[in-house]
Amino acid sequence: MLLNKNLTCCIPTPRGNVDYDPADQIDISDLVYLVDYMFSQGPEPPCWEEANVDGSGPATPPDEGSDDIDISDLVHLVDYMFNGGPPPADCP
Ligand SMILES: [Ca+2]
Repeated sequence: MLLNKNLTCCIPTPRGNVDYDPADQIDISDLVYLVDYMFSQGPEPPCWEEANVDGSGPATPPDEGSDDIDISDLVHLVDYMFNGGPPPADCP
């Protein structure tokens, strides 16, 4: 899969397509991808901004100095998918 850390990879709004499937679907596979990355040393999200679900801070990969993909992004995605919570933040 294309590993695209470019911050313009987010297509189009909103974020949440963590697995970066071409159809831009937000579904259970995105949740699984995020959980796998955060807790099971799974692969990095192909597009960092898509995985920065809550849109907090400048999303940059850990090897570039910060990591704004955290538990709040996972909570936001779960809340959206299962509890009628707000949709993921718009792409920058
Ligand atoms: Ca997806």
